[in-house]
Amino acid sequence: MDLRNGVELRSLGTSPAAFKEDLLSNLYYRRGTTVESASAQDAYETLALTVRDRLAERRARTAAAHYAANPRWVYYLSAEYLLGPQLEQNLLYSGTAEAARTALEACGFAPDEIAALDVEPGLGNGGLGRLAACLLDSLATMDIPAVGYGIRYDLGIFKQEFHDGRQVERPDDWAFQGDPWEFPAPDDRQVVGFYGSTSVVGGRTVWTPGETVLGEPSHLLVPGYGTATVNIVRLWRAQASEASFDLTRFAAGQYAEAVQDAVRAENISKVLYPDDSTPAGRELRLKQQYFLVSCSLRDIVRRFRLRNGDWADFASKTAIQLNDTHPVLAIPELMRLLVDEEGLDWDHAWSLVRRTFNYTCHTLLPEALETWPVDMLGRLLPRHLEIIYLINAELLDEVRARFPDDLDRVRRMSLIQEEPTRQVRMANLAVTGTTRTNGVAALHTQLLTSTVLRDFHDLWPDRFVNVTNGVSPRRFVRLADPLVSALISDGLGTDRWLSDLSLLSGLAPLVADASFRSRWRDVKRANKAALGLGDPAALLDVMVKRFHEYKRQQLKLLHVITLYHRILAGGYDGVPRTVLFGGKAAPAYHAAKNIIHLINAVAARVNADPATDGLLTVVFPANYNITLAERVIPAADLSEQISMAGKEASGTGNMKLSLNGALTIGTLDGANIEIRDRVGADNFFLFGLNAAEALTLRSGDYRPRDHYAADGELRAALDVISAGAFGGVGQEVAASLLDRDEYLTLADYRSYVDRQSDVDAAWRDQERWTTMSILNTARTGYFSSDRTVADYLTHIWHASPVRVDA
Ligand code: 7GP
Repeated sequence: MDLRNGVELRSLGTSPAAFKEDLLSNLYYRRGTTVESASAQDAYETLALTVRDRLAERRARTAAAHYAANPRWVYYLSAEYLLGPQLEQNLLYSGTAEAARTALEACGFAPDEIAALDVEPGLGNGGLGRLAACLLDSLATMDIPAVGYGIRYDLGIFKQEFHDGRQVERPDDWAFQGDPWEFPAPDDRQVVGFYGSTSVVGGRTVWTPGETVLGEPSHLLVPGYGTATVNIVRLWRAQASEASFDLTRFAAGQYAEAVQDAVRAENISKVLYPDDSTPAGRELRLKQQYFLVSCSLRDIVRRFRLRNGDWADFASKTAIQLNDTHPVLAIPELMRLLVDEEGLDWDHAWSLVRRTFNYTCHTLLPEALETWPVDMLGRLLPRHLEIIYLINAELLDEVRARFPDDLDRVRRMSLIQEEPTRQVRMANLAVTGTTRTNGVAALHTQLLTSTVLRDFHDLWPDRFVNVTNGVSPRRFVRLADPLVSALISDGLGTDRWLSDLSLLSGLAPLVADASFRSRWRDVKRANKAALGLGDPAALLDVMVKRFHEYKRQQLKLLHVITLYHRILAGGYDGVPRTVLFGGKAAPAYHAAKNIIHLINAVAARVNADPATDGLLTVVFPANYNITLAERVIPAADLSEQISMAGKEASGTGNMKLSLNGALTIGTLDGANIEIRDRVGADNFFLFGLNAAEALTLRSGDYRPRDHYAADGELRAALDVISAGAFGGVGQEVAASLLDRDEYLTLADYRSYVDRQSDVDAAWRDQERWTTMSILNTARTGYFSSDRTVADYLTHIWHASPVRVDA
């Protein structure tokens, strides 16, 4: 096979014999050990290298094809990636799963024991980070030249443990044993500045940083499925420059002082902020954001220059997606590079910047829209603050011209908030410096443009588009649920659905086939048995997601207590259920941690009471992550999507569960609406207030105690909690619900609990349930992240595929 420079690459075989030969050669020459003395870790690392090599070969061909094409690139900038375990993915995408198993066994290794050593890089918090990973998967699968940029945190999302029911956070030293999937590229290292001052020299502004840090990249391979394309995700790690080690102090025995500058530099990529909704408000977080932006933009510019000579072409060759506001400093940073370093005039630079960037917003919570204190930003990045002021002046001129005498509007739209403290509003900057701003579900985009970003929508309606989220069918159907995948392929007579998920609609007629229905049920049952939590015959009722009051795990808990009370009252007529909770709370989010604690206390009581035997079990496996999601989702019967309407931007767990045949009980929130539109109202358990009703109630005189007074079952549930039956934590949770109930839990309680009785009725008729389940899968092909990427391409990126010869 020819590469651009004429180098011939030996094609690596995928037969068991070829795989085994390379496995052994890697064990000897790269791992430096032998079959006889290899530990399981040796075998794992060697396996990873052998698989990686097969993808690296495709990567080389991809790079050559991309280089020759000089296409418009898609660059995804994200502070988070939840990539999931790499081994199973790379075995599947390289087509070597069988060969690897055979080869390992032939060498006397136990494949499952070795696979268990694969550690997932938890470089994200939740939905936003997983979406980034799904989009990268789809970009590669669709042959789009793309690079993901992120931070290589030493410590990923914390490991959750429960001590006496309380969440305890432990560091996640995910790369402790090294990461065999990574390629370090020290020669592409970048220098990042912080602090210092600006001056004007010969008409140009010069920023002289007071501190510099090195950013060293490494990349992971992002293979496409069913294609030769292999893209990369490039992650930056902060390193102290050589000069930061103080030899003099070291020689004087001041060991801690000798390394303090180095430690400070390296702290930048030390830890992922375990916070998915509110800015940590810490300077280190701002440093992380600039670190990501500065390294990535320099790399993007370097790559542009490899193939192009004229800045005027930059925007037509470069589409940069800003994943929420975390990387929005890229806007002033690119202005700085173009104006200060490259000497472009301001207007030309601004036109390039605006045509290069686009912005995705992932929230509706006003408190999650990032702002940074002007003082802090100006100290850390003095030139960027000047540039933000210049951008603001132009923005406000435009606002005044369009809306004369509307001072309040000017105040609201300014990039700078004045009261109560001066802050830079990153979302305003994001909309101002980009071509398109998108929400992540239809309702979300509509609410963004009518509430949070309404003023910007008034000024620039054409800048706003919706791109409904999606999930990778490879990761969340094929890898997560091999059994159902085989059944789907059998039913459709093809496995092409894995790269064209609309083909799932072909399953709909099979609901009439009794034997298909029975096989479908058997698969679900087998998945529940494999999960090993609760009786596989019981309905598995699943609520997995980050803990947040708006998501309303507390509503699910009130339902559990109500069921428990009904059981204790005798004559219980509900169906046997296992209720499964999974998820983490931000370490500083006291109310969410209380809910976790309370769930564990209720679970302990319910599970210990013989009265619930065979009727109700509550399980809460700790440390929900992608690895666990891949086991829970295929086993689920019921998907809980019960956020207060108008708060969940989209949700993606809702898509994963529905796609895997779970039925949803949910509110008209986020993408639930689009899921229900597709699966049909009969196959979805709807309850609760809609977004408009919730808003009206919230802005009026909402009195949670009225609901408490009017509903006996609700009162009974809250009373046991308040009385301390589940410990003191219950009193806090109950008080917060009775006194404030910010998210209208009590208002939606009755409608929710009654709808759960309809769930029971549907479950009792197993043929009906199975039909509904199959229809959920058949009708949710739309929620493939391939479709999401196709939408981004059409409406935002305008980039084309580059085929890599197989
Ligand atoms: C999440 C949203 O909460 C969720 O509804 C959405 O599906 C997901 O993004 C992907 O779009 N947001 C985050 O994870 C997050 O960190 C902070 O938001 C702005």
